[in-house]
Amino acid sequence: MSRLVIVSNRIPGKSPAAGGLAVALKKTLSARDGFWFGWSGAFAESPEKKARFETVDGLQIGAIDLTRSDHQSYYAGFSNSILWPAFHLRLDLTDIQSHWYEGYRGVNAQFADALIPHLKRDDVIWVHDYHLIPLATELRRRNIRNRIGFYLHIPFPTPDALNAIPHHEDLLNDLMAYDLVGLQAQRDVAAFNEFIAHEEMVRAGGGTPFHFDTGSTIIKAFPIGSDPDAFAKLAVSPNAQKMYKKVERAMNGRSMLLGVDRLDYSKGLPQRIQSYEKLLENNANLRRAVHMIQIAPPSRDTIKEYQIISDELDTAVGRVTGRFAEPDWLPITYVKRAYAQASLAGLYRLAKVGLVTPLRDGMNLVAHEYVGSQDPEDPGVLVLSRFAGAAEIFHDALLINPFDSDETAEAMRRAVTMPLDERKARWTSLMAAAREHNVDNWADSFLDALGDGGETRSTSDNG
Ligand code: ADQ
Repeated sequence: MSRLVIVSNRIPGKSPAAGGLAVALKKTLSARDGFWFGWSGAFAESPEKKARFETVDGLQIGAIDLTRSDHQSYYAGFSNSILWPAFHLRLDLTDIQSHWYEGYRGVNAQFADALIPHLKRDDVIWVHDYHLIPLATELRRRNIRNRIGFYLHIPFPTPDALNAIPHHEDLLNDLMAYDLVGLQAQRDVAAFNEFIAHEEMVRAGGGTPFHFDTGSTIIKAFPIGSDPDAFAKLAVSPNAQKMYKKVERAMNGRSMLLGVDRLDYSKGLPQRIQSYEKLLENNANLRRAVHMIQIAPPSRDTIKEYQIISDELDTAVGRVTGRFAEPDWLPITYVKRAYAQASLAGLYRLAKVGLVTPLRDGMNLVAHEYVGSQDPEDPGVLVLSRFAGAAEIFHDALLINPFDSDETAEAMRRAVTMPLDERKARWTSLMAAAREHNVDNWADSFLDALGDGGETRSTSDNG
């Protein structure tokens, strides 16, 4: 089997709070030879071209430092103030500064330069996410002909949103430098095809679409998942039990509704709080019988839009508290902090309702983790946004439109009061879906489709 080289913006951290994805890809990597490559998390005084390698948990990890200004343009700038909001259809939240693009491409070129001395002819290269769209182009320019696959963890934008991204023609051509482009959901493949159809219609109408050819690149959905059986075990582990018991005591017989998200405007947090407010408003009998816990550790907090969403959430939580709290009952607990996976698993298991209500989301792994952590004899209910990739997998969740607070509040009410038989039937189906789409199957099917090494491109393809 050929070696596997994984490239992502960040290298896997050493902390035990590392996400499920890092754990899964580490497992995939440890089953084959190879290494992981990315930004070290540290800053350099001047641009670096040489990677440093170290062994972490038996895995080879290569990294480069970036200068502060390159990192600013590439990460907070082009990646997270243009690509992230536009791909999530939030054009109103984009902040377009034209010089960022140069920094974005520059860092991709730097990654290519630092990576190449460590590549072997047969290596299979797997590049992750929107930070690194141009990487294959940069590698091919430097005469790398290995198989290179790309996986986009976030949704693919609609034609209008794509058209609003500066240099989107280059980015589309960059995607075509890969042998395989993996997207999360059929929705995303449809969006990609819609863009192609849109360009053809421009041509048919006598306009000038930009020249674009998918060539030999395969574009396909590979929905990501978690490891639901590992979460099932983790949820009854001593550390999970500790959290479970502590919070169970605090709940004192009340039904707990739980949200766990990075603090991001794509996750629909103010809308979720508003729907919960409706639930309390419309169902006076539930007021002292429920409690919502929202866990949302801050992320990307140097970016203005993230400070704004943080303030909005503070306001929404304050409003519901002021409106419904009593001296001996609070409607909501809001915690702005990250937890170890075992503690989360304990909370997931205790929660009668899992609230996964993003406005738009590539997949949403919290939905998978919630399902995996349930007690089969007394499972909770998943309330899930139609706009999460997970909605294509979890047909037996209560699917909602997060912009519709009446519908979402009604789903919350149904979930809290759902009879055991229906909960069991729904959960059985959800768990089967989570197993079928587990993260090992995801990685295997992507790598199978990418093929097992060898050259794929003739020299003339390397544009
Ligand atoms: P994210 O937007 O980060 O990922 P998500 O899929 O929900 O969203 O993954 C979040 C991960 O972080 C989960 O594993 C969760 O357990 C963890 N996490 C969240 N809150 C936490 C907390 N308070 N403490 C500790 N851990 C916490 C992007 C895309 C998604 C896509 C994933 C994977 O936006 O759509 O599903 O990548 O492809």
